[in-house]
Amino acid sequence: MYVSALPYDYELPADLNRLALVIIDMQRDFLEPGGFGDALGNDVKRLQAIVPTLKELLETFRAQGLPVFHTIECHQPDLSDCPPSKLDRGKGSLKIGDLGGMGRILVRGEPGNGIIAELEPLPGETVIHKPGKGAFYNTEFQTQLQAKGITHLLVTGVTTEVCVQTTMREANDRGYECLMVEDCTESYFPEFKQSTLEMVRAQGGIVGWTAPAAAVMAGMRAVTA
Ligand code: C5J
Repeated sequence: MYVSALPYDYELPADLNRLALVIIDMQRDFLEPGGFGDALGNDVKRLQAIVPTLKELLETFRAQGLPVFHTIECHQPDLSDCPPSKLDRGKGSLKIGDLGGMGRILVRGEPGNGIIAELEPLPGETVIHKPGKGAFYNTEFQTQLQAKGITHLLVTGVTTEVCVQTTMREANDRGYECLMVEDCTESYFPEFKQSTLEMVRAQGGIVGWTAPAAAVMAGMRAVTA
């Protein structure tokens, strides 16, 4: 069965257990005032538009018991996993590790570092804590995917051109068949989102496919019909 996608239809695995929903960094630090995104001068509210659609896709996976992975961009409290280049970058009012309105910025376990309430992981859903932009760097993500026999990834979350795109490129290089869900990813910069979608699917799908959530869910229904 296929999802109607760009640059051409995306073939779903016959066994949907090989398809994982990957939700990148839907954290308060990026979506709410007082976090990392805000400290860098962004309008964080524009990321919230994708939450209802992403929740619907998440509920579709949950209803069928299919694999779901959440990621959280974070650092250890002593910042030992944060390179100086990342720590110093941005020149915002607050840096990683500083005390903001939701605890220490981008530090693991702080209130602002958690996933937003609407998309809170359920027990059994894997949460990958990642120090980089890509979900594969310095994490157990690939081991976990291999352990579950996953071959296909639906990539969602924020921000499109940073952690979402980086993760999709890392996954593509590792042989995963990746589709970025167009209305389940967002950027602080609309033009960057649009460019990312176009560059992912350019040249015959050089990094993978893109499609809206409705097309993905229709394809999944056809597999189970
Ligand atoms: C950023 C992310 N934008 N999750 N992180 O710094 O995209």
